[in-house]
Amino acid sequence: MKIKVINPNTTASMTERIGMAARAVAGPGVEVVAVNPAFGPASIEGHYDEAMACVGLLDEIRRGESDGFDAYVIACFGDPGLDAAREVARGPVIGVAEAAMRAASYLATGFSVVTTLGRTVVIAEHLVDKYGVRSHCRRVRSTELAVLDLEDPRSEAFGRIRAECQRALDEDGSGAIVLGCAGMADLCERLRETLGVPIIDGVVAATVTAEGLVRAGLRTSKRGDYAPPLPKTYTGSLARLAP
Ligand code: 2AL
Repeated sequence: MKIKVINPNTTASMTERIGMAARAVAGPGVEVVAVNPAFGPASIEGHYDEAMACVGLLDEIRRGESDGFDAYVIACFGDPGLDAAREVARGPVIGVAEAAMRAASYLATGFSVVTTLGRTVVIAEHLVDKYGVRSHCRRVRSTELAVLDLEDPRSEAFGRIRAECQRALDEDGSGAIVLGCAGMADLCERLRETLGVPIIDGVVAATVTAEGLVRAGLRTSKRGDYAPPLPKTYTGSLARLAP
């Protein structure tokens, strides 16, 4: 089985860490290939970044179909392009936010999301509603850390995220924490050891979900809105991406 894990931002060091987190949980015989688009935003921290990242992401999904991948993970917490990717892919496409929120709701009646910049909170809130997990999500909290701060080992990222997780446990009545950025994957284990509650990293949750669905023989439905996009002309610089 081959799973393509796509970091929709173009920061290769983050892609590397995301790939390591996915490989650490992939079962025997599962090949994880972690990539990022060659063009697009270096980090995704708002609606505009998300929209711009979708083109490169969908380009990677299209290539993945030619290369015979069985499933995909979209490794950015806004799950950018998820529905569009499901139109293109035959296998399952799993977004890290959806996978993490669903996993958290198996493990606790209430979870908090701890994310990066405050401006991304509304993106996560929208996803809470979209995925129907409002009654499980107690609160979405920001740390005001920029995504690329997570790449800097000298940043205070771990301490600030741990402190926000602790506040979530104390003030929100949550029993589990969802990490609100794919770039937090490598902090998950240490946070779990310190905080003593389930800490859910979406890269891990999405990888095991994708693998499990493929193993169960399940693919994306091609009936209805996830049917392949209609063939038509795309013009200008998007011409090569026409369905
Ligand atoms: C993210 C993420 O997971 N990757 C990225 O570039 N931005 N999400 C976030 N909330 O900051």
